[in-house]
Amino acid sequence: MKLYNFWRSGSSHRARIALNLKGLSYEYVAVHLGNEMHLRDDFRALNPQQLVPVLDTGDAVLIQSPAIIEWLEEKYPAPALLPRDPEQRARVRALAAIVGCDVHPVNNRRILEYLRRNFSADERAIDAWCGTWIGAGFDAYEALLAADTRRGRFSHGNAPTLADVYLIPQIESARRFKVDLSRWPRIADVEKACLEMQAFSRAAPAAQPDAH
Ligand SMILES: N[C@@H](CCC(=O)N[C@@H](CS)C(=O)NCC(=O)O)C(=O)O
Repeated sequence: MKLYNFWRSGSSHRARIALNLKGLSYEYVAVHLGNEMHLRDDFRALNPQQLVPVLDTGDAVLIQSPAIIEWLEEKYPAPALLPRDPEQRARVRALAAIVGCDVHPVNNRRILEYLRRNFSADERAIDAWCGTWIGAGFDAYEALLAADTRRGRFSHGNAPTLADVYLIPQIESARRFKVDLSRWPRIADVEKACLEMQAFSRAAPAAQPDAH
C-alpha cells in the first residue's frame, strides 16, 4: 500500500495511526503541501479534491481519511477501532466527529490561506481563529471524558479507538497554533497513554521522513 501524505497534516496523521494500529506496513509518499504539490495536475489525477491523505491499496485509490480508516477497519477488523456495542460505537464516533467534522475542517491550510489572502489575517489572527475552534471542540471532548463513569486510559476504555486516532493529531495541531492545553487535563492523560504506544509515536509528524 502507498500512503500519499504530509508529515504535518492532521488527516494524514490519522491515517498513519490507523495503519500502525492495524499492524500494516505501507510506502510513504510525501506530498509537500507547502510547495503545493497537491495542487499539481498529477496529484489532481489521484484525488480531484487535491487533499491528503490518499491511500493506494493496490486495488483502489481511497481518499478522505474517514473513508480510509473505515476501509481499514472493515478489511482488517483486528484490533478493532470501534467497540461492539452500538451505543458505545456511537459515542466513539461522536468523539471522532467532534475533531473530524467540527474542528479540523475550519483550521485546514486552504481555509487559513483564504483568511490570510482575503481578510488580511496575520499570524496572531490565525492562531486566534484556530484556537477558538480547537477550544470549542476540546471543551466538549473534555466534558464527555469527565462524564464517562467507566473511564479508562484512552478516550473510550483501556484500548485505543477511532476517537484517539482523531484526537492525537488535533492535539499536535493545537500546539502548532499555540493553544494552551493545560485547560484539558483529561485530554492530556489520553495523549500520554497513546504516546506510550509505538503505533502513535511512530505516526507522529516529527518522526516522518519529510519532517523538517
Ligand atoms: N476531510 C478530509 C480532509 C483532508 C484535508 O483537509 N487534508 C489537508 C491536510 S490535513 C490538506 O490536504 N490540505 C491542503 C490544503 O488545504 O490546501 C480528510 O479527512 O481526508
